[in-house]
Amino acid sequence: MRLSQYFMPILRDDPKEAEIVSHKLMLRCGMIRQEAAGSYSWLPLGLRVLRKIEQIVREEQNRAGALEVLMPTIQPADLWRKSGRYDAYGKEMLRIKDRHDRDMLYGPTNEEMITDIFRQGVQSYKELPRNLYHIQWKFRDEVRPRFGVMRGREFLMKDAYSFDLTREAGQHSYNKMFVSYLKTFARMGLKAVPMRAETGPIGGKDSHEFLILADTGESEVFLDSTFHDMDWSTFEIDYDNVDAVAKVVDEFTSKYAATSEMHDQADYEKRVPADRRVTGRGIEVGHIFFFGTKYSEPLGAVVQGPDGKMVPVQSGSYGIGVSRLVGGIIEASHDEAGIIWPEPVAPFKVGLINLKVGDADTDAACEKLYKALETRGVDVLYDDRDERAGAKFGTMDLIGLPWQVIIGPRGLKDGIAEVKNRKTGERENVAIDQLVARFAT
Ligand code: P5A
Repeated sequence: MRLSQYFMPILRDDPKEAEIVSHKLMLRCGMIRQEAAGSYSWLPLGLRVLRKIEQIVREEQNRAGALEVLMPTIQPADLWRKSGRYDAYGKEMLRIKDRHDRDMLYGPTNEEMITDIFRQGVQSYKELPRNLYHIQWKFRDEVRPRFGVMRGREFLMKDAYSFDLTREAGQHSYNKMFVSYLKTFARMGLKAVPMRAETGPIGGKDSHEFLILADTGESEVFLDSTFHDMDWSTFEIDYDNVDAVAKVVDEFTSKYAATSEMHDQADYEKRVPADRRVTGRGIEVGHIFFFGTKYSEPLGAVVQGPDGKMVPVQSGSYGIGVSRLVGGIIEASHDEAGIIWPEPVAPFKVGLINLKVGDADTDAACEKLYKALETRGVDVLYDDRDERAGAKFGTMDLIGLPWQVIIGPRGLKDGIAEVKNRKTGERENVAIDQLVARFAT
């Protein structure tokens, strides 16, 4: 992409309405624009990040055996009356009437609808287990939408729903999602610590939240510092191996980690030596629930078991805040100059800076490299604008692409470009004809 042809409305100053760094930076980089309280348009740069996060989530859900579907955002109220949540959800639910005066709602979550889809599609235990998920916009009329995409009213969620015959089988489905979450967040450069959680309006018996540590997080957290030494990403897992999956869950749940709602100071002091106690704040990026037959019973999702009897299925639901993650990653990875994108979620991998637009040789060298990188499928943002070098460096640091390639007349005489690593700040000179091989991996 050529910056001269892009839509990236950069703000020079910090927007007054933003209280936390991720919200400030997202507005300053022109990633999003606020349309109403807690509701945002995603502009090209922001949308690229959102899509990359979504794709990582999708790949890891598929790997764990979940099947992608897509349900509508607007739901009929009937199913919610059956589950008893139409009234229970209160003011957080946006209620709508259609032209026939039928009650509709903008979905805050999809337990009812997916349970009904399952009910119609599966009759026998032989078709179990199943896990269906979608990545869809939700609306919750939050009392206090704030911090940009972190607590929005309209936000993008991945929500998965598992269906099993027995409690034990349901536990395995829960464990698979638990492990897939560790892998999903690790791929984005995050350590999301699982903590036992309350179930709130989703309900159920068992629940874990996944939190990343950040000063601006909404929850207070207490944890054992040895979490840092765990293997978060490189472990291989066979999702069909019940014991292996349970073992990973045990390893991660045996250490103390709790949000203030679940925190037990005496237990904490008993289990964690003083020098390993870490208190701080956390951002909830995922939340999983096991609720058994809470929805299958009222909605009639029953299957025929091996003994011929009809039984309600055992279910859980599993959420990831896809749009919240964009802000969460920025909270976890930035400096005074701007964002530092972990490569897997970066909007572009390389920012190419032409230091002297109008100089025939520099233009030609940049043009050639730009096209070669594009041809090899490397996401590159080419700053081909006629601007001061300082402004170009500032913009690149602000938007935080992992690599900057700087080409100017001086280096060009020797066939050299400067390559800067945004995260470490390290710079090195690299022969221009080696750059394609270096970035096209
Ligand atoms: C699990 C999937 C549920 O809704 N039903 C389907 C269950 N869980 S949850 O904890 O309420 O939400 C799941 C994740 O969505 C993100 N999230 C939000 N993101 C931005 N703005 C909001 N207002 C918001 N509310 C929830 C969180 O990451 C949460 O973990």
